[in-house]
Amino acid sequence: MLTFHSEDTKKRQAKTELHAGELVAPFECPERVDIVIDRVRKVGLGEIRSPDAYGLDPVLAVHDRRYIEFLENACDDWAAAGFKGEPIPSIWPTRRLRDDVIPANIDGRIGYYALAAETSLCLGTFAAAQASKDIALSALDHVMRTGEPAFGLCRPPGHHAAVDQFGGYCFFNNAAIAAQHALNNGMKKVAILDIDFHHGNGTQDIFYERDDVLFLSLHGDPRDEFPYFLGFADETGRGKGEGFNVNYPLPSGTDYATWASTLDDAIQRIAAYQAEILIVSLGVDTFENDPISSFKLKSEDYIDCGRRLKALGIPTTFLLEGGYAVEEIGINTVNVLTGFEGT
Ligand code: OKP
Ligand code: ZN
Repeated sequence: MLTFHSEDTKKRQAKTELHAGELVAPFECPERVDIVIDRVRKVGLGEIRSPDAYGLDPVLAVHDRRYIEFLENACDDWAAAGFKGEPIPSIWPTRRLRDDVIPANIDGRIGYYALAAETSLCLGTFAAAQASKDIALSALDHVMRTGEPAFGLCRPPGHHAAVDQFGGYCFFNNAAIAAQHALNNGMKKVAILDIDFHHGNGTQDIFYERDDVLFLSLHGDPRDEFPYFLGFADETGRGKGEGFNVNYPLPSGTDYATWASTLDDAIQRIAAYQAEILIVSLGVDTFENDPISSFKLKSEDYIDCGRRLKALGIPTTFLLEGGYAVEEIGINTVNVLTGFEGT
């Protein structure tokens, strides 16, 4: 299987994450990419290619234009305001406030465009987010052209990013951008299967009223886990999108037996939908030793997961999302891919 990779993904080097009331080094760190690409090389997964440059048009097909401009300029605006630390939001248009005004002051504007406060911005974030979506698009195009699977080593991840919101370490929604690109290039039915530990709130929201993208997500129950305010089982889509959104919230401590039987249900639904192309939002923060998650998957389980996905027989694009047990992220991610290859 081909891997799409770019060193530009490491241009995001934020110093801070607001975690448990402290500013700590971000869990979502550039070393994640090095460890995954080393493993891809070590197991000989296949050729490693650089992505093509797609520019911003495929991003504009999913995200709000002013949101993109905000992301591009936020660091400069923050510094110009005289703020010394990294850009972090501290106020949002929540209940009882208006959400129809976009503040001029960057201190307010960052809250308007943020869904959470843990994800500091930094110079290099925009470049890395661009590389990440180029990787997703290149992988998707390879799969569309050849029918062969591909792996996009995306970083930063994307599935929390909504039309006009960043957060949860995500800026551009790589999977959504790729899915929309597939539809714009002749596909009629795309499935996105999100197996990251966290609910893919951004992807769900982008396609919630549509029937051309089936979105399915297995994740920690939002009663207990980020993003807390979306991802419940009763969210099934709206309008013509009714029935095309499927959430599988699972309890803390979920092991592979439970997780895999849930995966099989999702796989059956993808087959019934007759998706022409499958995009897997591949997070490996379901791992038992992940520092911010609570499922109990073991490294060998990822091989079996890949095997089950292969049995669907649909052209498949894997896009990296989360995974914060940095030492094992290479093994766990590539185990899914080798399981899929049957090697
Ligand atoms: C991104 B992805 C620790 C709590 C973490 C944000 C989680 C973002 C996960 N500070 N809250 O889905 O892997
Ligand atoms: Zn996650």
